[in-house]
Amino acid sequence: MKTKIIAQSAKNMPWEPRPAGNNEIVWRYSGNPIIGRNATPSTARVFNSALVPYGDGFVGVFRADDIYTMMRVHLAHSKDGINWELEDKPIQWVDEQGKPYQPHYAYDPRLVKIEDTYYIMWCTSFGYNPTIGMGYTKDFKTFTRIENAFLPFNRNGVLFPRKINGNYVMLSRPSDNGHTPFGDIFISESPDLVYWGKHRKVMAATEGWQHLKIGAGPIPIETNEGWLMIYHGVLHTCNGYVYSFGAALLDLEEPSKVLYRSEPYMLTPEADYETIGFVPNVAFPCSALVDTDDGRIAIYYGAADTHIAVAFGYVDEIIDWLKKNSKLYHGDDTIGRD
Ligand code: BMA
Repeated sequence: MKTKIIAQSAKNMPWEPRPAGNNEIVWRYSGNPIIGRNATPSTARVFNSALVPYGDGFVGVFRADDIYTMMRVHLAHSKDGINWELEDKPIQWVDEQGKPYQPHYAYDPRLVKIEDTYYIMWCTSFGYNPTIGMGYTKDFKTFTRIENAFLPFNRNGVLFPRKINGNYVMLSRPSDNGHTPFGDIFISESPDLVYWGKHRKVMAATEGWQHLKIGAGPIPIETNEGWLMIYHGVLHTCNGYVYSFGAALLDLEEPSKVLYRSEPYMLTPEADYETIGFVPNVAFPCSALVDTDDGRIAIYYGAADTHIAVAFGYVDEIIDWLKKNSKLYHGDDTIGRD
């Protein structure tokens, strides 16, 4: 393996080799989708979800829209990363004083371990408007909410897995209160996860599959070549939005600077479970597992706002592909202050 990866390694992650004759940069798991409609009595659809290695298996925070069509985040456990036991009741939060503190709604969670703490970011209701909610747990039993990171309207808050130059760093995508027909990726820093500043623009929506808006997906993966950021891009068609995903490499010390950015998508909705569902044509990645020894990667993505699906690849191949298929746009390679 050429690339050095610094991440929580997932030795026993699910895996299937690339099928014979397949030339795609990532390939779909043959058992997709892995979870879907009516998984528990209270949950109607389980999709854009995040997980990490935990104990001898995996733990996840799963987006589940309930039988009232409200967005909730539930805890889930798995031994193999494929078969999940989802709790029927949403995660119960407390505030920093230990009092119950439930979000009115919560969706599209991300999950990251920093030192001995697991941080969860999600799109939360803040005065009934969306922004980035945050909380943490150390044991997946007590879940403590901290201050919302940003003002409304914002979505797709994704924390880096370590401090950079002494500060926590988070990607986000300022939005509106609806189905947001615009959106670029920004980055912010904080010394304490309470006060956020030093805002920079990372990259903008551009053309084709990523012409309408873009948003960060899984927690960025640290490599010796830069931060590997998998992100979704949206195309506006006459029949609605189409969510695909691609990748970029961001500078290690100054991640507002884009080194490479994929001009083609890595994966676009093609399988039935991606093109048919509650919201057709959505592939929305929120999480990835990597084996740091051999560079295997498993990308977990929501499919059609109805299912969770998995795609496999190699970090080495993704980085080579990125270098060959990169197109930087105006401002991508500069520090985005203007
Ligand atoms: C976005 C979010 C995602 C969803 C996507 C497609 O605005 O709501 O949760 O997957 O739209 O419906």
